[in-house]
Amino acid sequence: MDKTLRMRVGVQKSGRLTDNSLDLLHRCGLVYSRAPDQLICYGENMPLDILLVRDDDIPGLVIEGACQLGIAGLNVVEEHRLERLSRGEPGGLEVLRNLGVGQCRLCIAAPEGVAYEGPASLEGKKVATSYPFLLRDYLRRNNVEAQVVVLSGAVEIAPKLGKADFICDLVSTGVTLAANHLREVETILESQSVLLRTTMEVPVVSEEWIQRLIRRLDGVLQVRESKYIMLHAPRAAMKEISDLLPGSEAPTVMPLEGRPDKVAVHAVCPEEVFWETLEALQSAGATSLLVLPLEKMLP
Ligand code: PRT
Ligand code: ZN
Repeated sequence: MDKTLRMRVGVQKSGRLTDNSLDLLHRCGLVYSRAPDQLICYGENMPLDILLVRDDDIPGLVIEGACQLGIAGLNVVEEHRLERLSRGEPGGLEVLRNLGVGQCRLCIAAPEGVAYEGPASLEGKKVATSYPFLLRDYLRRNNVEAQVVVLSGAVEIAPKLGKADFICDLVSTGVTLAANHLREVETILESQSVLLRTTMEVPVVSEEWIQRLIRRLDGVLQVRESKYIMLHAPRAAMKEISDLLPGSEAPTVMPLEGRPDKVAVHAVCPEEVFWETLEALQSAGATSLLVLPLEKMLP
């Protein structure tokens, strides 16, 4: 393959997003080898290489065109975009897809026992965060003047150390906040892992491969929740059974050899099939129910 036509996707080297980002690329058909401490993994069957970097560097690498695509948390992408806008530079990033993993929220949290009655309670207070641009943007939108204390880590202990009155940090389960006697009082941003590219003029290495990867990714994202359901149904109950099949528009209906009163029904359900649905289908007369996971799907 011609080296000059290769493109790169920026992925977190080691952290919460690494495994699920690499897994997504693998599900899109990318075969690559990965050695310990290697910064670039070369794709063996696509002109696509993986650049392994710190998540905070991914938006910048994508904007500059060092990577054509990147996978990072929306929190990191938005912080970078706002930072650029504050310097009068264009945001420069486009979110192509939400990837449905790495979910968390950027929250303001208050120490237990400290009153909070809305954003006005932050007026004149110190708020510690690693996301100063997202926090300042929130404060500005709510007409609040507060002092933003920028910390690169261990934000949750800032109130205990007397460095801040409140914090603004990422939360997923909330266990860390609880362990530090803090409670969530506002959500500034709902975040998840996203696929991004630049809106700046950079040499596009292979638009065709980018579009192809996105189509495959759509297929992967679509089947993640989807199931293939198979069952036998009395012809007389077909209407009721079709209505019960979650999200399926037109099931495939086939005759059953030697059973004129019955049919076999196959359907792709674009959402989870719950036990309750199977029980309802059974009550409607369905038998031999099978639910299978899907691996790949194209329209
Ligand atoms: O080294 P590098 O800079 O690449 O990694 P990092 O340390 O900056 O990032 P990392 O791996 O911790 O997180 C990468 C991304 O994962 C973040 O930018 C978010 O998009 C996403 N993510 C999802 C999270 C969390 N969930 C999360 N819980 N990032 C951080 N946390 C923190 C949270 O702030 C708390 O301190 O994890 C701790 C546990 O959270 P609780 O609420 O479950 O207790
Ligand atoms: Zn980071």
